[in-house]
Amino acid sequence: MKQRHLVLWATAIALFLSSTGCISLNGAEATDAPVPFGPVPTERQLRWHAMEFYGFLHFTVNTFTDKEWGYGDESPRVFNPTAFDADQIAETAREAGMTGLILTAKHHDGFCLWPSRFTEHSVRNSPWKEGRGDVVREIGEACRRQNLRFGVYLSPWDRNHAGYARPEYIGYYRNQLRELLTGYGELFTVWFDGANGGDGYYGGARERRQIDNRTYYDWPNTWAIVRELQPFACMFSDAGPDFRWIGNERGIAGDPCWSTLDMTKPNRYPGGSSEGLNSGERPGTAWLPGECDVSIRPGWFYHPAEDSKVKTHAELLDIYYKSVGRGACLNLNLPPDRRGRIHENDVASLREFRRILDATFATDLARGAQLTASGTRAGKGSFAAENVSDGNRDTYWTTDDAAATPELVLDLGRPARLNVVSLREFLPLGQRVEAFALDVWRDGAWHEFARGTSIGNRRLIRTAPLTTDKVRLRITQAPVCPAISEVGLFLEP
Ligand code: FUL
Ligand code: CA
Repeated sequence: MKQRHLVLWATAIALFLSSTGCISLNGAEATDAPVPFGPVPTERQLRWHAMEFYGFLHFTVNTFTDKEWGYGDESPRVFNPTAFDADQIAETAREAGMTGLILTAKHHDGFCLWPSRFTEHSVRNSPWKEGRGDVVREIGEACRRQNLRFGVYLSPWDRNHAGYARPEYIGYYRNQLRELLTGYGELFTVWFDGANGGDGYYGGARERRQIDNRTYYDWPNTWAIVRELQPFACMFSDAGPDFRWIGNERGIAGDPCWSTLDMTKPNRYPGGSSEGLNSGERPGTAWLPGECDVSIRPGWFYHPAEDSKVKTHAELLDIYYKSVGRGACLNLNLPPDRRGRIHENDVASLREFRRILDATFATDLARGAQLTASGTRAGKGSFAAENVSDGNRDTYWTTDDAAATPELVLDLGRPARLNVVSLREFLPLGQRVEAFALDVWRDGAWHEFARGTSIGNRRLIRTAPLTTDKVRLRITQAPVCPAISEVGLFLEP
């Protein structure tokens, strides 16, 4: 309730300030920019949106026991990577085009990849590096060397801890969280998993323990610790507070995929119903964009039997277009193997995936196109059509308030081949477009080749190859004038 009020107030203040021309959302000076529509992203969410594609690392005792969910009774001695190489892992991620990595510092089995002061169940009691290793530190530092942002996953469900499901565990969980938030530099995310399976070791009790997701973890007070210690970390859980689960583990966002949710619904607590998460909700009361999490293999953890089941580059591309290309972020899991490296098969698949994406997006046919809009906003500020092809997501084309369904023609000057279109909205003004269509000019007439709904951070449209010298974007439905920051035209080889 409190949070909802905050959101409403923030929106009201932003609306008032921008309508009086006191603040600018498109540069340092006051402009006649449009009034934001609906919920808008925070600065920390904008930074997260810009990341688009990052990775998960699932690594723990399970890697060595061949399990997906450790029971919690695994000896720390089983954790013993034979050739752990954080640089190989981070380099693989960077070469794949990822912008960050999230490590499972503690999965459901409770084993800690860092030498936590609050438990014996950690790498401190593993033979690896004679108990002096710290996977969290090594991965964090390797990320910085590769210019990747770093984040942590700390499983709320802990099948090892004796106090789990009792009040004392919450203090333990928060102590561990503080260690991670203060000891490992800047984190871009803290990922709170919603899974709570029931039975476990629990300090030897070996029993089933049930908790009430809505109340047990007292999330608002845990979130406050993250806000205090890492103000720019975006928190994930099924329903936020900064970004949401997309509702499946196949990496596929809905179509449409709105960046907003209705937080007044009663099932919106973390771990609540997944209804509405895949497509988002419109109208929404909060900006809560989706993250598509999926593993490059069938399992989240490494299993030798899955070496032949690594997703192909074509499968990865399909996922990319259905996640990043629908306005979500893609969190692709790369499970380190028993050596503590990303397996050769995974590396090969990622390389080909990256090669094709790079080849696709190397040349934007819209750069240098002549742009003609049905209208451009009058008043102080830069709202010109050219802003869609300047390679800068902070500039945008918009129209007068009354013109909510404008069109824009891109004249390429000569016939060109294309099969991918990339659109972006200017997110600080909210998600404005509800439907659009794309046409090509052929034989003296316009022919529609695609239509779509939500745009948001990014909409990628893949089509059969077209040869044309003119493309037209039509905004066909919007409650307010659109703010389009990019129209790109590409050819996937
Ligand atoms: C799920 C977990 O149960 C899986 O093991 C994995 O960590 C996945 C990302 O989230 O809820
Ligand atoms: Ca732009």
